[in-house]
Amino acid sequence: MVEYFKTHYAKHEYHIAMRDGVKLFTAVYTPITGQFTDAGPYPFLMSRTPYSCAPYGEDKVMPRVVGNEGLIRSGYILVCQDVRGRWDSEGVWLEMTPAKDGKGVDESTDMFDTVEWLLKNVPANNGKVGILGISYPGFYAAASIIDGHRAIKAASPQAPVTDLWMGDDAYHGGAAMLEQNHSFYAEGFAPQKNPTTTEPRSNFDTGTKDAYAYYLKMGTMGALDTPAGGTNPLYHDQVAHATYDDYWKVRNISAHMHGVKAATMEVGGWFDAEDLSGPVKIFHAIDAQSPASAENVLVEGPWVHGGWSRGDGRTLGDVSFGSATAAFYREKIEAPFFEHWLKGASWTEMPKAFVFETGSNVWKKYASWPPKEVSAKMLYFREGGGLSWSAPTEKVGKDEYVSDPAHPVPFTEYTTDTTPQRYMADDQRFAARRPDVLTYVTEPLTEDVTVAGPLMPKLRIASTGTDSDFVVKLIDVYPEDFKSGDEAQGKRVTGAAPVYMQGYEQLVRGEPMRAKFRNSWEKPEALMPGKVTTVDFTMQDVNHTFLKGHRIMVQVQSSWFPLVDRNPQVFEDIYKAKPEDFKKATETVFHQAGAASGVELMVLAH
Ligand code: PG9
Repeated sequence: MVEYFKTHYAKHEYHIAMRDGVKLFTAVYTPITGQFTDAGPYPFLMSRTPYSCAPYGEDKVMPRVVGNEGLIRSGYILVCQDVRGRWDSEGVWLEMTPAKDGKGVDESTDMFDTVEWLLKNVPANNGKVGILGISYPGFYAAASIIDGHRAIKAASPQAPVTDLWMGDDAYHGGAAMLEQNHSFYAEGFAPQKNPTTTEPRSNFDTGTKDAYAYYLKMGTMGALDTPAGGTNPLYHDQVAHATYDDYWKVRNISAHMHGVKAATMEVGGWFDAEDLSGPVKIFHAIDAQSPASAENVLVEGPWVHGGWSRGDGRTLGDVSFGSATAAFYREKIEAPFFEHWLKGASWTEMPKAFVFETGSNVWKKYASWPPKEVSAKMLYFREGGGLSWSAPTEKVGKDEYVSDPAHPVPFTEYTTDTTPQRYMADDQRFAARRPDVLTYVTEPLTEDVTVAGPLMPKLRIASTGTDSDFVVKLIDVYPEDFKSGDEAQGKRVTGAAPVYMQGYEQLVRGEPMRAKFRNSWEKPEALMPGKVTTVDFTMQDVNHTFLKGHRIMVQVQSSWFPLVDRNPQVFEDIYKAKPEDFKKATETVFHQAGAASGVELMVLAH
């Protein structure tokens, strides 16, 4: 694309002064007259990032604003801005800049000041601004529209990091998302001495391609937060704040989505291993706090983090989605959204929720998310590994396993040095073979079952420890006579390990829950050894059809390593745990009258 940009866009660089005098680096790419069917004036399409607007220098081009070729070729004034305190911008950077709600300088005032400057200083603009961004830039897109400038007509926070501790990158169910965050901070994202145009990399190397072995050897969260573990103050803050304290609360941008005037489209992926909860939270927050926004819609597809912005989105790992879902999104959803709100192009109005249904592999349009047509239905764990819509009646019913922190359950069957995004839909047969994983499964379904919305595990457990994790996984078991309509699916490559889709146990959603947080995210409470205890929690949304002939499976386990940090199974501040604190615990899951366990699902009426 570099050659295209050279001939179609002219680049200018500015350092724009904010209201407190801090100057932010801003690269502006203006359509060259005569190169586009649209003769202008043009709207702005911008992205704000902590990851750099490089390359720097007006002779070097590559706008890091949008990957959608339809939009690039239509003609927009593309604007990339290094956020306050990062790269070539001045000022102090804060992780997930807390919103000041009009009482100081924050990301929304920086956006406001930038928009004012752009409208006045960039010629041939049509007075309209759009903003979008994925992941951290998605957070900035959301923060930028709070009490937003009237010229911002369209915004798309995509996989916006929203509430880091509460289900986004950092913590899930009170458990630290270990590998992903350690590698992100220890090996890369670090404080900068800005302004700068060169990347400060730590060059930290774990020295192995086996992440499971590395984290087990390092042993504790404290050991990882040392020079030998790749010191980074940002990582330190993250692991040292192991409860939902004020550090995290002020960073939850979804609590501040007021004064949004633009049309907004939140975009997320059902298999996003990083920011799955952000899009849904921002969507609900704008509806609740900004009733005057021009439009607010949710788009969810079968994608990994940012998967809608690249590739065709046809498959993930071994699983096929039957069509080019990402290409469809870019052409039929994203481009029309911005073309309409920024250039006045006609379009068919968006449904409130435009969501891909996995399993059946179809796009669905709903008037709300979750759809109004769902009702909560409990799937109960039963004797002999059964899973049923009817509750147990036995006086005694339970399953036990020993959870040993020295041998945690791996989150992938294969050796990996990273958190592969595909783990979110991987085959779970390997886990079912372990003695420390409980498996409950229905009979083959006699009709399709569609689950749309969050999942609510309701566990009745007892532990010999004073704390433990309970990981719940919802799985789609393919029939033994499964025939793929997709030639590529499960294909045997000569010499490679075979992939059999017959009997495949596809992960649909998995989440950990740290039992000490069962009553409060702020004030953890120990388990009383041997006492039957309620551990209820909410897992992130799905939109999945278990097809007739498939079976629904739920697995329960007490570790998921090194995706999630290990629980010593002793009630304490895990950041301060010593190697000798990690103890085996016997976990009991009850499924009896008066102490039934299971997962409540939002089931769609067919
Ligand atoms: N989701 C990413 C992230 C943000 C903040 C902390 C850790 C990871 C990102 O890719 O921006």
